Amino acid sequence: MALMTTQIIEYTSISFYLEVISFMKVFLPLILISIVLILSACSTQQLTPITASESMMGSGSNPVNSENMDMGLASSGATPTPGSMMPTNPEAAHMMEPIGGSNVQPATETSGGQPLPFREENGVKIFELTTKTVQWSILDGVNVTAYTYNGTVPGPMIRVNEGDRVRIIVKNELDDPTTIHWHGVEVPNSMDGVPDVTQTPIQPGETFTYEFIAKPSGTFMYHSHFEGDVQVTAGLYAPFIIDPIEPVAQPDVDVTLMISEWLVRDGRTYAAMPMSGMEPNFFTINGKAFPATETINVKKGERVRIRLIGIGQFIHPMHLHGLPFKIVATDGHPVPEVAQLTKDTVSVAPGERYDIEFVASEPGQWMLHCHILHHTTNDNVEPGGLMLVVNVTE
Ligand SMILES: [Cu+2]
Repeated sequence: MALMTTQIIEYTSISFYLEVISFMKVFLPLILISIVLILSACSTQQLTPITASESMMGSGSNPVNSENMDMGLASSGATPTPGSMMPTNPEAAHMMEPIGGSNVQPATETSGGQPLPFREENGVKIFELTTKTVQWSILDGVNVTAYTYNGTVPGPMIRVNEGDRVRIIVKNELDDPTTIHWHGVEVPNSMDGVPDVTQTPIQPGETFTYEFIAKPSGTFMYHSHFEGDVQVTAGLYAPFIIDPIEPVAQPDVDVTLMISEWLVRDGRTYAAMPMSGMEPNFFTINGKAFPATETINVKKGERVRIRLIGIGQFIHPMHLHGLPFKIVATDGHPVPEVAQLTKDTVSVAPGERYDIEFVASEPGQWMLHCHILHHTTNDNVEPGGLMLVVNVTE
C-alpha cells in the first residue's frame, strides 16, 4: 500500500513537470518578444521631447510651444508633411523668428498695390524696386513688421501691355538674400527667379536686373522665391497686370485684391503658416484688415472686374452679396464665354487668380468677404479681416 502511494506521487510530479515544460515551449518566445518591444518603445518616448524643445525653442519667445512641436518625426523615421516642423533642423528655428531686420523704417505710404511709375529707354519700360523692411499698418492700432517692395504691402503694381519689353532693377535692402519670381508670366528660364536653380540669390546690398517680354495678357503677380514661407508671407508680393494688345471691352471699374494672412503676437510679427502654433490671427486684402480695407465705389449699371489673387498660405472662399458674378479668367487666362460659371462664391487658393465680373444692378452696400468666417475676424474679434464693401450708388 505504502509502495503504491509513493508511485502515484512520483507519477503525479513527473506529469506536472512535463506539462510546465510544454507550456514554456509555447509561450516563452512570446513573453521574450513582448519584453523587447516594451523596452524599445520606452527608449523612443524618452528621446523625442528633449530633442524638439531644446533644438527649436531658443529664447522661448517663439509663438509655438514644446507640446505642439513634438511630432516624434526625428525618432520615428516618418516622412514629415511639407511645412511641418523639423525638430532636428536648425534652419527651421530661423523660419519661425519674428520678422525684423537691422533697418526697420516706418512706412511712408499708406496704401499698397499702386501703379509703379517707369521710365522708357530705347523701347524698354524700366521699373525700379527696392526690398526693405517697414512698419506697416494693417488696421488702426495694429502695425506689422513687413518685408516690402518699395515700402508698401502689397508692393507696387507693375502694369504693362502684352509684348512690352520690361526691365526691372531690384535692389535688396533686406538682411537676407532674396529673388523675384514672375508668377504666371512666360519669362525665359534664366529670369524665373528660383534661387540656386535659375540664378544665384540677390545678397543684401546687391542689385539684380530682370528683363523679359511681357506675355501673355492677364492677371499675374510677382513675389519673392527665397524662403517664400517667410518672405512672401511677410509681404514680398505685388500684382503684375498685362493688358491685351487686341482691344477688348474694358470694365468700368477694375480692381485688384491680394489676399493674405499675418500672425501678430505680443507686438511682434511672425510669418503665418499652416502649422500648429504659427496660424494667422489677422487677414488682409491689399495689406489691410476690415474696416481698414478699401471700399469699391461703383455707379449703378457699371461693369466691375475684380481680380482676386491668393498670395497667403490659406484658401479663401470669397463670397459676394447681392450681385452674382461670372468667372471670366483663371490664373490670367480668359475663360471662353460658354464656360463661364455664374457664381456668388469662389475659392481662391494660394497662387491662384480669379477675374470675376458683374454688373452693379442693385444699389446698396454689398459685402465681399471670405466665407471661412474665422477669416473675418481681427485677433478673434468680429467683424474684421477679409471683408470689404462694394458700394453701388444711383
Ligand atoms: Cu478665408
